Amino acid sequence: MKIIRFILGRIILFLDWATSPSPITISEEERLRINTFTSSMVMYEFKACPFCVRVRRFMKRNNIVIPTKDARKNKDYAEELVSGGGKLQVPCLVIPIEGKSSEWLYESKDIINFLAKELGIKL
Ligand SMILES: N[C@@H](CCC(=O)N[C@@H](CS)C(=O)NCC(=O)O)C(=O)O
Repeated sequence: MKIIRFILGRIILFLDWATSPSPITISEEERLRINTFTSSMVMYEFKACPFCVRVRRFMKRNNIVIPTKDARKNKDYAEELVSGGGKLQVPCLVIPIEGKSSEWLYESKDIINFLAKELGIKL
């Protein structure tokens, strides 16, 4: 099972690399706006998870830079994810909310919809 998952993971990473989307052209002002919005966010992921790939591709296409934490490779990250978000499932976007505890947003579709809505990106 582990070997099949490993091979599938390599295939996913290869296809992602081979068909990687180009970022759309935006102004420096727009880049600054996006970076300011995402500045304190972080995304938990597994490198070869297809749902994480989907979110990373959306981010790359739209010039969204969010640091990632690989919860498969790093046990501490996996523990952070479970204690913060409640379950070991990726992708999970951590959204800091002023004066409150952070929101831990699961589900690739919900993450993409959230970023698209907040940044005014048409899907
Ligand atoms: N519907 C979810 C599916 C996410 C999902 O199944 N992620 C898998 C990795 S591909 C996961 O976190 N599995 C937990 C584990 O392997 O421990 C989404 O679209 O984000």
